[in-house]
Amino acid sequence: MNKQSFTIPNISCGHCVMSIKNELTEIAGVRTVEGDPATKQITVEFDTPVTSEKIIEILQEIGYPAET
Ligand SMILES: [Cu+2]
Repeated sequence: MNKQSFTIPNISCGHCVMSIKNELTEIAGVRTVEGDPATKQITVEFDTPVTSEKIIEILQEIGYPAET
């Protein structure tokens, strides 16, 4: 199990966090997605075949690019 946090400047409210949760949990291998609009951070627990590169790619696609 991998666990990684991402900072996402485009998060402005709880709905943003919900959208991200919905998108990421559709990916096979993603276990949990926690997010906090106050800190603009999401924390993802994932297993293979998911990689952090894949998560970053999806975040980009859905309009919530992670800060690097
Ligand atoms: Cu929002």
